[in-house]
Amino acid sequence: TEAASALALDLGSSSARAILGSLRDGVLVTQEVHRLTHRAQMRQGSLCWDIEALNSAVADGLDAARQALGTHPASIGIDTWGVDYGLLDHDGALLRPPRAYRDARMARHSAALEGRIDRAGAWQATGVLPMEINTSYQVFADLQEEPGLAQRVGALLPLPDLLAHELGAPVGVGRAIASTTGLAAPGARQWSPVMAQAIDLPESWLAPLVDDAVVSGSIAGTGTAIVRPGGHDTACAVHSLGLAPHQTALFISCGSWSLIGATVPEPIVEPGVLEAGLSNEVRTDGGVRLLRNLTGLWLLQECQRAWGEDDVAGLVEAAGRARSLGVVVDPDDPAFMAPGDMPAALGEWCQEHYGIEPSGRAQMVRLILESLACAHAEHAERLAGLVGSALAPGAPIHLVGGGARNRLLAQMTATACQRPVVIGAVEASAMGNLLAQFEATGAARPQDRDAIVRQSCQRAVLEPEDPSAFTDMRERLARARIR
Ligand code: LRH
Repeated sequence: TEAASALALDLGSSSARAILGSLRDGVLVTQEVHRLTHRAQMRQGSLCWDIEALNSAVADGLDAARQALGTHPASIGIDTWGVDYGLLDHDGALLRPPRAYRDARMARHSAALEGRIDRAGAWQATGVLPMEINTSYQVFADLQEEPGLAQRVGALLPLPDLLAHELGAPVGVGRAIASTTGLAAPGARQWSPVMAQAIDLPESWLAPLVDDAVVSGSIAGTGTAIVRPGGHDTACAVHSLGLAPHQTALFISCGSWSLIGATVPEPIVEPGVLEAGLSNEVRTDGGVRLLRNLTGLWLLQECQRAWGEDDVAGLVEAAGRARSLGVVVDPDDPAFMAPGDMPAALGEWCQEHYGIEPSGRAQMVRLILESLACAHAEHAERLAGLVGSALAPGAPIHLVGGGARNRLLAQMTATACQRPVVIGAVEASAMGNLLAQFEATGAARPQDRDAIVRQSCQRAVLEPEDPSAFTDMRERLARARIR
């Protein structure tokens, strides 16, 4: 049989990748045809994305795919990180470069927003944990700082929908990415009028919500279908797990963020879920990802930047041989949020909380990985407590994303969580993106997803080891937090 082709554009906060997939006889073969590194940069006082570079990554990815195939790919799908957006004016032109979620402006206005709608109210209205990075906080800050903006904007488009629109898709917002905004009702069947009112957000900004994993247009003159693959990278990563729509399982999608969560059929909007710091985000196939946005390998990436060290594998190997400091940090502490001198920030945090600090890079990297493993364990326990028997002790955790390459972190996670870790795709978002496209164009059936994944990538399983070191570190962290 002839292979079906699809092109996934997977945009991360430090690199954009174009991955070409060919599906033949139930086996998906992928090939990276283009990659661009990029970074948010200060422009006129705001941290902004280089939108020209991101658009050209899409165009260059398409060119590279055509060259590799000798023809146009049958479809294209774009996924990006969550929460960021572009604002179109009434003529459909982009008003200014999209701002980045690590920009400082939200801190100036978050208290005012929470004065209008408190955290519990916002959570009730959206099922999403109020966080300053959310689109809701960002837009509120925009409206406060830019008089007249409310009238100038024709539509707010999350990044994947913005880029798809530039290719020719009609204005619309996919449900999965909409669920990261903090502006949509739980399950993202509709926008939240409560949030729009609290923010004074003109409802005209909010474009129609549309299903993911369906064809939503085509690129003029090429026949390439534009599919919304679940425009959120984490939704795509979860799609790559090959779970059935109602299957409940634990997962970690580990990159700059460690997204730890459980797939569940319906949003869970009860107080315990808010207390556990969890969000109900929407899956590509419509179910829910109940998850925590935990700071992840960002800590390591920022250390690497400070050290001018590109060799992650070398650092991780050295960390495997280094002596543990015996304590861990809380990766989610606001001290680690902004770009900066991360080794210094981590050292200071340890001094302040334990009176000691790591010496040398290897011990610093070990500290980061042990901290992530402990955080994974804490949240896995909370998720299991809330979701119940489907996540009983011993039920595995699926680990995908760039962090799946880091065997030391995967093993630490298995041991700290006392659960087997099933290692899935490293390029999980691209994989899920491609699968959603094949399902949308009819090249694959949703019920065959699991079989395709099994036949296309190897799944290693790591078994837990003696957890006592992690138990000690978690107890010390708990005591340090109280102090
Ligand atoms: C991961 C991610 C995550 C959050 C964050 C802003 O790349 O998409 O799920 O939404 O970025």
